[in-house]
Amino acid sequence: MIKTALITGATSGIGKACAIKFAQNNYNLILTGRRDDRLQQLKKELTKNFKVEITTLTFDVRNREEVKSAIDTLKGQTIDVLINNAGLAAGLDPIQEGSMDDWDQMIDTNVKGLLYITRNVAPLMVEKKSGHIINIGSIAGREVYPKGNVYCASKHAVDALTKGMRIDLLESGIKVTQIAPGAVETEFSMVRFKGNQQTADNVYKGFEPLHPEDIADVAFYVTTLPAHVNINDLLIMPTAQANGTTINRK
Ligand code: NDP
Ligand code: 8X3
Repeated sequence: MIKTALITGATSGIGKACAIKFAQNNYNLILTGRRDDRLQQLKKELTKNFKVEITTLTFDVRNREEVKSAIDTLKGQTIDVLINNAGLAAGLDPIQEGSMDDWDQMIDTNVKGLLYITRNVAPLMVEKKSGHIINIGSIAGREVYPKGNVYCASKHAVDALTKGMRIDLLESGIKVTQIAPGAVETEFSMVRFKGNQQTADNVYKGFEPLHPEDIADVAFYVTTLPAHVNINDLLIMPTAQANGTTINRK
């Protein structure tokens, strides 16, 4: 039977790499993001290269009405895998200087957006007594680094929510996995530094960061295990990164 994965934040980086990986492995896909042009382009590429059905849903995960109406269009469909990936860091400032707009954006996207999606998709899985939710956490959800304050807090929340979801969905047989990466070279730093290319490039200078495909490979792998096996949690780092702050730059 052909399976379906819903991937949030599929317009870029880890989400886009997951879309390609799951399409390569014959999954039908529901791809979401705010940038519709990118979703349409990705749909075109994937349907050209693979025999899969792609549904795109363009909405902002921070808007709970938009989330509900988008997921309501899927009623009746089975969602086998949900990848809660959409997220961002905005700014890198000490707490006493942080932008409250940045704080709202991170908390509304990384925490509340993930909750809104899950609240609408999990009941569809519960109904079928089957499904797998993969939350993209971060090393920032295990440690706190200087000026990481609110981003780190939002990813600590993802860590807690992953554990909570696993307990609440246990009796419905739904798997819940957290994948927590270290530095992955995506548009993440361009977004964090608001388009400052040089500052963004410096994040990945002098070492080989993870590639989004590395995370996609692992996200797919966790879905291939037998029904009785679940990977609860994976921390995946570049070999050159020991923890949140220690990177072996050459
Ligand atoms: P990208 O910036 O490349 O991708 C982020 C994705 O999230 C985009 O597709 C974007 O789509 C989507 N997104 C952001 N805000 C919203 C929103 N309000 N509504 C809907 N979609 C949204 O970054 P990454 O691929 O690196 O990030 C993916 C996840 O991985 C994030 O949760 C991030 O925190 C996490 N992560 C990243 C790491 C890294 O080093 N890169 C390390 C650890 C975790 P659009 O703009 O079209 O809406
Ligand atoms: C992204 C990785 O270390 O920049 O979650 O916070 S880090």
